[in-house]
Amino acid sequence: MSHSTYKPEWAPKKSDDAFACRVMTGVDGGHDGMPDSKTASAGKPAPVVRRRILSVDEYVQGVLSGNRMILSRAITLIESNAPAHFEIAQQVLKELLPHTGKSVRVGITGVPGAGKSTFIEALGCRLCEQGNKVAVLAVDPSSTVTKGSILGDKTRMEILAKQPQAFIRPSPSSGTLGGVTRKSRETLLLCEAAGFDVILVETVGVGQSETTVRSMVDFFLLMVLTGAGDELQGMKKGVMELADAILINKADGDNKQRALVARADYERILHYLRPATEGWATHAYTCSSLTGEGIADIWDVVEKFRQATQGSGVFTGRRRKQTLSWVYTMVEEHLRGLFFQNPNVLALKAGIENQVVEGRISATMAVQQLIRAFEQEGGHSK
Ligand SMILES: Nc1nc2c(ncn2[C@@H]2O[C@H](COP(=O)(O)OP(=O)(O)O)[C@@H](O)[C@H]2O)c(=O)[nH]1
Ligand SMILES: [Mg+2]
Repeated sequence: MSHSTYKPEWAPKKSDDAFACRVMTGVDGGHDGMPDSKTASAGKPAPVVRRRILSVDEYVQGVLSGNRMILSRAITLIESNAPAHFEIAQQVLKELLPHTGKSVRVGITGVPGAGKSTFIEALGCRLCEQGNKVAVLAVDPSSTVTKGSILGDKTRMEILAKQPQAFIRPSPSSGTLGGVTRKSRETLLLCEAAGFDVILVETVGVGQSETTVRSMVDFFLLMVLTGAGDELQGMKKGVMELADAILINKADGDNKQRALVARADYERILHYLRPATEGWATHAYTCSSLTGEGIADIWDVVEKFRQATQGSGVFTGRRRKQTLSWVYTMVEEHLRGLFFQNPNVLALKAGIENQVVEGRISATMAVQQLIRAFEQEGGHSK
């Protein structure tokens, strides 16, 4: 074996040096094109090396064997907006689907600064120690605007990122909310096929990210803080109704007593809310990601939830509903796109809008005219 490359473990046993897939070992310097690099290429920009697209089978075998580099590349493929990549990505996904579904999917939401990333790091490390394989995904529909996504968090998950059994992936960026949702859901499936048995999904953006993440996980955890005074009143009831547990974080030091009081307050409110999951009572808990207190207990809650809902069939039922509603969400998004890009619709839209706001035609009539325009010859590309 050459010392600059090595054969990945999933490569066919009989493959010789001509087998295309090899893993390069790292280089000391000069690979980044920076002037202070040590090697001969210093000062010159590094040549752009275009990586060959792997075959569907190479992706599939790589992911199934738990090869992290191939998993990352498969996710990049899923996230690509290029039509050619889309086809291959969907084929890879189809082959991997029978190997998905065996994890527990946990969503974690809460305002920025609540301590989600710190909690995920503490919990993730713990789960790894217990022999689990943990994948952490971030979902940020607003990343379409800010791009940067969970950059700040990456430093906070430093310890978890070093664990060989952990895999951390920032939010995809995309033109649409539907795009981020599809990419995140498919990434989750790839991680499952790669053998990750715990998937932790952090919501990063605000607003729509909560319902987006709720629609792709089994257990939904709402992380809250104390000490913000009237935060209970400000808390959206809607978000509390999505949660399978409410976790009051930073229950340490001076804050511990306040956290216990807050817990009682939340319990009182929960009493009047409809539970998010049939047959499961949502409760409030306290924890500190700093001291580790309460982290094991909250995971016990997740385990109990899994046992209860798997026993009652609610677990599987929810996943089926989630998949179907995902299908129709994508259909709706596609149809909406067709409608608003339709040349007939575009031609008449402004005029019809004027008439309806000036009260000359009814809203229903405006709809009829727009739909008729949409259904007319010349509007469809087919
Ligand atoms: N005292 C205390 N501070 C915490 C705890 N968890 C997180 N923090 C701090 O809260 C801040 C925000 O945490 P972060 O995990 O980035 O929050 P996120 O925006 O919800 O992901 C950081 O400065 C953390 O160090 C905790 O349990 N106790
Ligand atoms: Mg965070």
